Amino acid sequence: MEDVKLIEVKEDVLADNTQAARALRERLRREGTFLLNLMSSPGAGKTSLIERTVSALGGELRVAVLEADIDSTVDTERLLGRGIHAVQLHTGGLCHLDAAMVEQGLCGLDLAAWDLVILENVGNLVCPAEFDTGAARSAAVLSVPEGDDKPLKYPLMFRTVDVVVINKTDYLELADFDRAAFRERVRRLNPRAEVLELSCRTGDGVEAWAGWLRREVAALSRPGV
Ligand SMILES: Nc1nc2c(ncn2[C@@H]2O[C@H](COP(=O)(O)OP(=O)(O)OP(=O)(O)O)[C@@H](O)[C@H]2O)c(=O)[nH]1
Ligand SMILES: [Mg+2]
Ligand SMILES: [Zn+2]
Repeated sequence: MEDVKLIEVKEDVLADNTQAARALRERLRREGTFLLNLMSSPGAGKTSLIERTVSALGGELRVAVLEADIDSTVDTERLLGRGIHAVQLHTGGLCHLDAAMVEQGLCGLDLAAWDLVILENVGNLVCPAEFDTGAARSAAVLSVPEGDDKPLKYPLMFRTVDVVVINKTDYLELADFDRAAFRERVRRLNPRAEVLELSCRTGDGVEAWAGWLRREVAALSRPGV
């Protein structure tokens, strides 16, 4: 197994994050690397979805992972153990990432070597949504046991993303999760967001998610887009 590479990332409180994010997004587009920002509350299944995504796309796209955690290397070790290239960003207690921090983390990757970089943001449904990371696309993962009311309680997260993934659908028969109500709540906040349902446990729905990602990567890498 590869050794864990740990990068300390620090917030630049004086920087204009919106401008830094715009510049980073443009640089990544020129370099041909698609950055996906994956957000959710702790335990919704971000790392599991990364594992599934790499299995689904690994043959077609060269995928690397930036793992952000307040204070652990558990997820990075888990991914490295599965042969997935991952770099640990250590946020030193900070519960979100901004564009400057992502840029510091990307220094740990040779961008020319990767078509898709997945950023696993800090597990938190609140402030990660407040900061543009410079990613081409953002996704929110919501797991069935968390409940269908989360768009009502954390609207910014659902308003800012391009796609919402309902994970742990294998729990649907045990839970009182109302999929139609959840979809309607997301639609009211963000009519253009796609809502996909899957289970990282069973693999159901993973192919549709991989298809969405494949299409987004292809659309962005077409010249002139
Ligand atoms: N039943 C079921 N369990 C799942 C599914 N996806 C993930 N899990 C489990 O949920 C737990 C948390 O999954 P992770 O992938 O570590 O979640 P995470 O969002 O990366 O968590 P943090 O990094 O701590 O924020 C693990 O025990 C997974 O095995 C699923 O689709 N169904
Ligand atoms: Mg994780
Ligand atoms: Zn925060």
